[in-house]
Amino acid sequence: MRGAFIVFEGGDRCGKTTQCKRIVEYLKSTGIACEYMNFPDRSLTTGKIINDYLLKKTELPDRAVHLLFSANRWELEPKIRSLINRGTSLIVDRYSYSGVAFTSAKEGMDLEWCKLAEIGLPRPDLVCLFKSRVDVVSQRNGWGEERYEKTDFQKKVCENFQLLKDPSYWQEIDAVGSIEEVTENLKPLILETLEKAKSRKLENLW
Ligand code: 2DT
Repeated sequence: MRGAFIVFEGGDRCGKTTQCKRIVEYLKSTGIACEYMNFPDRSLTTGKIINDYLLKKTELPDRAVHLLFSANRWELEPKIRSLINRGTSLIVDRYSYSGVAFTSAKEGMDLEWCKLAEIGLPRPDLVCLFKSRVDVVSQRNGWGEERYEKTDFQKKVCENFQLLKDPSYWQEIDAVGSIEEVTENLKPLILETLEKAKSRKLENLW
């Protein structure tokens, strides 16, 4: 039986990384095989260039950066499929939806063009979209250090997530409660998805 492919998405610093890790810990503690994965994976070949770009050490054309983020996922595509097919569930921090939502928030970038490089990647069984208020998250430590951490840009990103939302496999998560409350609310949804995935084929984007 295959594992489930679950993605957490949302604007910057909305708490999804914390929740991803807490869910992985929780699942492991109950004996469920699962792994945490995050995009961009800055340790990969493409990830190093992406890291320099995000830290504003290099400049690159918008389309080139977009394709690097996509290539970063393609670098891990064989691993994703193999883990899932061997029964390990993946809890993934950002995916193609961030790729499209962030690039298409830039001036002159078309959302449909942004989706093209993602075609054929595995489609998650569940996307948890973390709702967050940009005015609240922008108060958090370190905000503004990386590229994209600007209030107006983040608002545009949130609007783009709404355009990508597919109610057949997306759930919006209210990320405003305490860390513990958010985890508790997530648990049943995650367990249900793990159960359903067992008898379903892994689909492809889009
Ligand atoms: P983290 O703060 O989660 O490390 O993300 N991004 C991410 C893109 O522009 N395209 C993508 O495909 C992905 C996965 C979102 C770093 C920043 O990179 C953005 C925030």
